[in-house]
Amino acid sequence: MLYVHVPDQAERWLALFRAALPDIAVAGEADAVDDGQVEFVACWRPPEGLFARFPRLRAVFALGAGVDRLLGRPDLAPGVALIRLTDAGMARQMAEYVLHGLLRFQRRFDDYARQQQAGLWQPLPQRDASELRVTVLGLGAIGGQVARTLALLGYPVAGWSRSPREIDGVRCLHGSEALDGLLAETDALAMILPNTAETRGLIDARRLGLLPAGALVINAGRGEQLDLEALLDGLDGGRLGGAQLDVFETEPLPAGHRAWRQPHLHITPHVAAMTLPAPSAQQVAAALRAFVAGRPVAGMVDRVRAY
Ligand code: NDP
Ligand code: OXD
Repeated sequence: MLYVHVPDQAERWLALFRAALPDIAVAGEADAVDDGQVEFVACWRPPEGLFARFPRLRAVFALGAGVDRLLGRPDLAPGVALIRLTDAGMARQMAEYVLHGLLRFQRRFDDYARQQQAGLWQPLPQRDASELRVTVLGLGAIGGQVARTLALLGYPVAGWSRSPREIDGVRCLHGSEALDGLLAETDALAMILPNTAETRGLIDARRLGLLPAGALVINAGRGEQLDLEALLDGLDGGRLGGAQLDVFETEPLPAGHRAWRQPHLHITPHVAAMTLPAPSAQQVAAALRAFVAGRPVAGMVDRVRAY
């Protein structure tokens, strides 16, 4: 049996899973469930202790790309497979999100909004895409497509990953020793990394200081990867040119936090790339079938690597 636990649209998810897996029993929170029959769980932000209910649990399917909130949970036994979404429609949304931040910055739309408030008709100098060096941190299912999309649009794009990658039109670097030099050549930084022991605190005050004056920072990975206070100091002092943040260490970002008042920071409530139910249910169904058949499963999380 597949047990589905989602924060909203439960009926829609259940219908999609039942259609995609007609030969498997699918149940949700509202159903009477024999916990001993549950072998699979598909979930997003499930309550603590949920997995402990199911003594025959074999695999958990995360209905998102990041699994940081699931890893390390005491109720997720080491022998249970953890499988995440790979793209499933999120990469295109992320490319839109990053492109929006880039265009606002590059084409000076904030300045024009301020000029409109003042009734001012005044063309401003702007950089061509070919002059804005973009670095994408994380070249996985999502970051790789973001980098590829931006390169096709004419930005000089560099990408950074843990292991070597090759993407057409993208200068690919890898490993921690390559990062500092790369930041020094970055006008716009887009962070699309998983939250792991290695990426937490990655972009700290020192590394923000390596970015050229006036740089833009976009973080859509996880809030833990960026020193928010150092970013705000950089924006307040005018050393950094702008920022667009979708993720925060504490979500929702607390009311009254100084970040809300920084005029060059644009905040979105963790919506850069939303899980799309239809392609996600299809992907989970395919992964579940592969898992049961003993075939390689796309999106299988390496519990040691933590992504
Ligand atoms: P993937 O696992 O497909 O890719 C992760 C990328 O990060 C890989 O290129 C990987 O390197 C790289 N990476 C991991 N650790 C390091 C490290 N220590 N140093 C350098 N590079 C590293 O993940 P996705 O692309 O699917 O998703 C990335 C993240 O985006 C998610 O984990 C989640 O946190 C975030 N996300 C945010 C959303 C939002 O709405 N804000 C929506 C969806 C995802 P390598 O290629 O060598 O493995
Ligand atoms: C994800 C997210 O990881 O939405 O999928 O943050």
